[in-house]
Amino acid sequence: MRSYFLGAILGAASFVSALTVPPYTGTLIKGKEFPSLIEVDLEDLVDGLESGLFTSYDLVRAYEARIMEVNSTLHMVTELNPDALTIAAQLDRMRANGTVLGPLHGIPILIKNNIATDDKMNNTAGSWSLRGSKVPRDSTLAAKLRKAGAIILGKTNLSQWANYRSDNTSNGWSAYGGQTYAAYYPGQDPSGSSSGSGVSSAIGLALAALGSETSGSILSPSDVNNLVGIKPTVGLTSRYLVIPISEHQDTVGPMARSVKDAAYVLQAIAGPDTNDNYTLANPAVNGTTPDYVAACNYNAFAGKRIGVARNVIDIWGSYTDPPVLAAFNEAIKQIAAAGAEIVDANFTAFAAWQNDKNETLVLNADFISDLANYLSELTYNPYGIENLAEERNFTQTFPLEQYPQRDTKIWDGALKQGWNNTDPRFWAAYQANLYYGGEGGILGALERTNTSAVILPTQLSPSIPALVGSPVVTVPMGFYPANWTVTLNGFGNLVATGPNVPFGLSFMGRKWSEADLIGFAYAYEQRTMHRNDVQPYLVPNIELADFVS
Ligand SMILES: *[C@@H]1O[C@H](CO)[C@@H](O)[C@H](O)[C@H]1NC(C)=O
Ligand SMILES: *[C@@H]1O[C@H](CO)[C@@H](O)[C@H](O)[C@H]1NC(C)=O
Ligand SMILES: *[C@@H]1O[C@H](CO)[C@@H](O)[C@H](O)[C@H]1NC(C)=O
Ligand SMILES: *[C@@H]1O[C@H](CO)[C@@H](O)[C@H](O)[C@H]1NC(C)=O
Ligand SMILES: *[C@@H]1O[C@H](CO)[C@@H](O)[C@H](O)[C@H]1NC(C)=O
Ligand SMILES: *[C@@H]1O[C@H](CO)[C@@H](O)[C@H](O)[C@H]1NC(C)=O
Ligand SMILES: *[C@@H]1O[C@H](CO)[C@@H](O)[C@H](O)[C@H]1NC(C)=O
Ligand SMILES: *[C@@H]1O[C@H](CO)[C@@H](O)[C@H](O)[C@H]1NC(C)=O
Ligand SMILES: *[C@@H]1O[C@H](CO)[C@@H](O)[C@H](O)[C@H]1NC(C)=O
Ligand SMILES: *[C@@H]1O[C@H](CO)[C@@H](O)[C@H](O)[C@H]1NC(C)=O
Ligand SMILES: *[C@@H]1O[C@H](CO)[C@@H](O)[C@H](O)[C@H]1NC(C)=O
Ligand SMILES: CC(=O)N[C@H]1CO[C@H](CO)[C@@H](O)[C@@H]1O
Repeated sequence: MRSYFLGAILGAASFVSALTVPPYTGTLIKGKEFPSLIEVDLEDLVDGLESGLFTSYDLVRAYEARIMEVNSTLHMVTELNPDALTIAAQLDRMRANGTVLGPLHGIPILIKNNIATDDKMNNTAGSWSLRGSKVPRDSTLAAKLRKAGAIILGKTNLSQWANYRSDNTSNGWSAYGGQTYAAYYPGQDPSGSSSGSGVSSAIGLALAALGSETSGSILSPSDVNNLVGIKPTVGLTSRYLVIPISEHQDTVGPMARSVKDAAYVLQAIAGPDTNDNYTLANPAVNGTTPDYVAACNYNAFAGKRIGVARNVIDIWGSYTDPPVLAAFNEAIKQIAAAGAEIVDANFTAFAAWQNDKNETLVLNADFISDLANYLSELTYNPYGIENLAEERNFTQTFPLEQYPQRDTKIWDGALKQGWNNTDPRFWAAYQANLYYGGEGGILGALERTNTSAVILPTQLSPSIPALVGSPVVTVPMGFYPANWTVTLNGFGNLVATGPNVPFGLSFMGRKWSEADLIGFAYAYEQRTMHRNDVQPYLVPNIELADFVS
């Protein structure tokens, strides 16, 4: 199955780029106007369910049909939940009977294939070694989604092992799920590692999706798929029974088409969990979780100081394409016009950080410990793999894992390093991270300049907040122009930048400041609505109206 090879992509490109996709019109359901599923938001869906225009059962059937319509082209969903229709019917009966669990009651959500569910779906991180494995219970996040009434519709494809296996691979490829493509240009790199979550959310295959991030894996696929992505503070959302890279950096968050929808999903999944002690550092342990939906405030910029990490742009400017910089400069003006004072907020150790390799030591050490920990939780482990050395053995010898073409260089480095996060060397390396991300990075910049958030083009934003586990929210900011020349990814199989490929703006803040960042993202989104500037080349035709009798 080599459909991702260059020839096929360029062939497809010359064919499809000739088409123009018309703007969406709403559909008629029972004679009433209703938005198409690529445009619909949570509040529309709740209205439709409450007024009896359609049921959650109808909604699941429509989303499943949309997934099947595009799956063989984009490969974004690896498994559908075989119980989704049964669950929807149950939630419909509850609603009819006056029991509504919350705003997400009866709303389909997709989750990344590293977040475990105790049901018929597999949790594999894209590896054949974990197909058929069983967990003792739902991950805390899956349990929270169910408690909020959401329907877990399926599992999304990802960069295998959340992109922590190989130096020679492509974003959105996993041995178990194949190659995911994004929908704004034929053969488009979906970025990663929450690739399928990004593509699915972008074209309306569910209300929203969950992704996970260690360094960029929510922000970057949100960036290129025209989405809002919230990378929460490490510890705001539980990682219990999420296949890990690093307990110090991993975090799970929503990827949605609007800031408010992302806020609704975050509200449902945030909060302390005794199975993940990082969540006990959340100030909400002694209080209440902020109201992220109420934080969506059109006037959020009024009287606030917003920083620009100017030296990061200067140092990394050569990696940033002119259309991105032009859109960013325009965004600065719009934020100022919305009432914010704009100041420089430089990351003072940024230049030095570029030559530092301590993050690799931290991630390697965490991965050795945290992977073994996850594997030890399994109640059925099909190949009996207990640690990274055994996982590498499996991967190098199981043909579907495509070794050696897709290598295991990241694991080779970790095993050569040989020590895990209980070793004294770990703490020295971790202190360096805290410095480069903290005083010398985002946290120091916020303190010194007394700003509420620092902004950067999303392409440049993930690395420094990753070091200290601080939050970032990205929101659509623009698109590469229609005459942009295609460039390919390093592996040579995907369109990295090309005509109409989206990009976003990031708001970076202090730990636990998600409500502030959501406010800023909303105020910017509502003034600009860049999401609507360009449409994907490929959108499913099936609509909810096709399933409502
Ligand atoms: C995706 O499409 C393939 C065929 O191209 C099919 O075999 C697979 O079952 C589909 N995935 C889902 C989730 O239905
Ligand atoms: C309907 O609500 C009543 C009272 O709240 C409850 O006892 C009953 O089990 C509910 N039925 C269903 C089908 O949910
Ligand atoms: C999970 O994997 C098993 C193989 O172990 C397979 O039979 C089953 O269909 C998979 N589940 C889903 C929902 O695809
Ligand atoms: C969580 O527990 C581990 C040991 O189980 C400990 O090393 C770590 O410091 C704890 N983290 C927090 C935030 O309490
Ligand atoms: C919660 O309150 C306890 C007791 O005052 C305190 O020790 C702890 O640090 C607080 N936790 C957080 C996360 O604020
Ligand atoms: C931020 O860094 C840039 C160099 O990249 C420099 O020109 C500017 O003066 C700095 N701003 C402050 C406030 O230090
Ligand atoms: C890690 O940080 C320490 C302290 O700044 C530094 O001396 C060392 O060279 C760094 N190690 C690597 C591998 O970058
Ligand atoms: C971590 O390292 C310690 C000390 O070398 C060792 O005892 C322990 O088994 C290791 N744990 C894992 C999961 O590798
Ligand atoms: C790797 O596989 C070889 C051959 O099957 C075996 O001899 C060796 O013990 C395995 N190593 C580990 C770490 O599992
Ligand atoms: C890396 O992947 C490319 C593209 O598939 C392949 O041509 C190349 O041989 C691979 N490199 C190595 C060292 O295996
Ligand atoms: C793309 O179009 C813009 C204006 O429409 C023009 O300024 C620019 O030179 C064009 N770029 C290329 C590569 O043709
Ligand atoms: C489960 C599933 O739908 N996987 C698809 C992912 O993509 C590959 C191609 O890369 C398809 O063959 C699979 O069917």
